[in-house]
Amino acid sequence: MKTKVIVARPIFEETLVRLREHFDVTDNQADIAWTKASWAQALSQHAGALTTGSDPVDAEVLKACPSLKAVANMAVGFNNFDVPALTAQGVQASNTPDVLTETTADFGFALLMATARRMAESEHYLRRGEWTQWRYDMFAGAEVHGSTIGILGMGRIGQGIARRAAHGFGMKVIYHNRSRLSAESEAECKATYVSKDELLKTADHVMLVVPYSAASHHTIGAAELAQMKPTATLINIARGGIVDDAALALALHNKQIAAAGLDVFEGEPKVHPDLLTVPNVVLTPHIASASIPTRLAMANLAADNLISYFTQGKSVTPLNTVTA
Ligand code: 8YV
Repeated sequence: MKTKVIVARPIFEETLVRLREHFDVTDNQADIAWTKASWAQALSQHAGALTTGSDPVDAEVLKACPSLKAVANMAVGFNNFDVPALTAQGVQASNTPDVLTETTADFGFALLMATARRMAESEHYLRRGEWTQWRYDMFAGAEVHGSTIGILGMGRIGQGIARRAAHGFGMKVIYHNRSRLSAESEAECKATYVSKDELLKTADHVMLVVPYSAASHHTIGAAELAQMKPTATLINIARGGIVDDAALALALHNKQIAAAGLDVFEGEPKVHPDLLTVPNVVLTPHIASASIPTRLAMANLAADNLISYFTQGKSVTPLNTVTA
């Protein structure tokens, strides 16, 4: 009898075909919405699961799932997992690093460009039919090339953004991270390590790429926004909750900073209503890794993580060590 695996959300047909070679697969191609209780109930009937960042596997869910053996997140971020609880229960957890790094860095840069150069705001103006003549200051925004980018969180994606900024746009790159990069990596990214305070005070563009945890909750709140330049932009491609969205909406409304570009939100898919009414913000629905080849690579790596665990006792890109 094949091992039972559940795929929490719709996925590429070819990924399902691959999974079905090894497992008895429950899919959710119909995209039936889970409540936490219905998700826990469904998960409890399976030994493995392919999850997205929106599907919680925390201590409460795990309590209902004594026969669960492996969970593979189709995301590099894994704040929907309680990894210590998974390890304690002997469940292999995995994520999808590397395959999305460059695509997500591309998007971070796209969001920076769109925000600094006011692309969304000006497009809405055009669509509303308000463009009647040219003006010298019409949607004049901030400079990107040659300016200073401050990157908070200098992991793989942060370094990808740094390379684009330094080599493609001649930007000065400053960064802050829990640990400093090696001299070699700093040289490759042309990046200078600074304190968080210095970064906030001197960057023309602040890019957030820190993983979410209790410690990084509201890394940017009212106090940090007050440290930023009034001409600065803030870009969040990390996770909702890294920014205090209510404080940001207020700072944007008061023009305390010039603009923000946000791909992630506190409590998404809900978006703070005040962010929807300020003009100087570009809002996208958590799509930084969404190129077709990258999403396919993520899905297939997540599938491989399950196959590898159940056939060889260890996932390809594990987040914990368990004995099979
Ligand atoms: C995912 C992401 O698409 O990888 C991540 O951490 O945020 C995105 O690439 C999202 O989490 C859905 O799983």
